[in-house]
Amino acid sequence: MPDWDLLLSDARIATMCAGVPDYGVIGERAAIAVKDGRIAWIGDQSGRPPGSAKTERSLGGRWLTPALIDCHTHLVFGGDRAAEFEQRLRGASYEDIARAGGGIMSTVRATRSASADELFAAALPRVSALIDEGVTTIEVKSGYGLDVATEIRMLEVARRLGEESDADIRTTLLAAHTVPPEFENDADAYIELICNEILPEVTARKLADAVDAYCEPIAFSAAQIERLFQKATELGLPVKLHADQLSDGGGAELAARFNALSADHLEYTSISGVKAMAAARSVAVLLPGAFLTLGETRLPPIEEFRTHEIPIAVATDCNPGTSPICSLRTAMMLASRLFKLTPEECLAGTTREAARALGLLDDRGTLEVGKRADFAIWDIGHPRELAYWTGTLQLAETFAGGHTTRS
Ligand code: DI6
Ligand code: FE
Repeated sequence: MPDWDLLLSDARIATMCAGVPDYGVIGERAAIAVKDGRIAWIGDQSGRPPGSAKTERSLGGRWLTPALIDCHTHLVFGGDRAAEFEQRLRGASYEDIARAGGGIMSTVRATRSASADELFAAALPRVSALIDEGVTTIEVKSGYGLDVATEIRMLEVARRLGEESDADIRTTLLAAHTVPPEFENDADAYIELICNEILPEVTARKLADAVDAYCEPIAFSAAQIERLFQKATELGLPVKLHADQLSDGGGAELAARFNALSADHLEYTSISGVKAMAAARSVAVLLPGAFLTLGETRLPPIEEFRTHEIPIAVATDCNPGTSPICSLRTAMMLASRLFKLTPEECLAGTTREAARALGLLDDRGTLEVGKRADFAIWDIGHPRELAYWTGTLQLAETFAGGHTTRS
């Protein structure tokens, strides 16, 4: 009776375990064993316990890392914003575009008028593009509905993406993305709608794994989000926050007050915000795609994140307005070039720290016994190449739960 389901040997393995230098690399000839979708053994081949597997394969020296995790996307939405992208590059201002009904509200209108099937059909290729790069876990936010029915529909579509694709989809309610026109002069009333109508139904139907909000003067104040986060906490949902992207609105401090899983963007986060995040152990999620697309010049306080030992994750922020990017490898490349993250920080940021930002580090994100057998096999000479190269997949095979999803 075989002891394991799968045994891969003759591999070079980057475990990405915290506190282990140099990508957590295990020797030149390592092996990994899988049983019931979980890692049953991992180590240098010389120390492998006796045991056989139903399927045994040599990887011929190929590199094996944890599968990639995209911990911040808005990839369910209707329509796109390519036309306004072109208008901006022809000189139109954001204000011109917003006055003409463009910007986030044009995506809201397109999302509200799209059926669940249409939203699913539009999102599936974006999920597939990420899976094709070695991604096995994707976080998907709502936030383009801004009314009860459409926010619910977005989360239902996100759940269906997890059921009908090879990715594990984690969902986040971002109804507090911006104030809808129906509540134009009464953001407080919209926050009450979220708290009293959307959150209870989402919680009862287990449609969201977390709650997020957009803390900016053009969206919601810290006080309004505090009300929302108190309700989310009462209902047992963890929180995360779009914080200090365009200004220092105290977003990082607000996130830390609620022990948020993560605070995201953070270009304008103050040192007091950094210290608050460090105390709360919130993950700093960096989104270089939005930074680049917006032409931002203010860098997040990355050196302070490092000195305060704040975990740093990297994600696509895939959304039609500020980050139309369906490539986590591109986000890694941008994080290294724009934010000067090292290749090891980029890979940790899209594996271990991305798992941490989703509250999943006990289950995935590093290669350790007992965790999901989610891993990627690469045709590379070293894991540093994953942030170095762009446009070449170099992906030989992906496993999710011990089963091949791409080869
Ligand atoms: N931050 C962003 O950059 C996006 N949302 C957010 O909270 C913008 C979304 C859009 O323009 O569609
Ligand atoms: Fe975002």
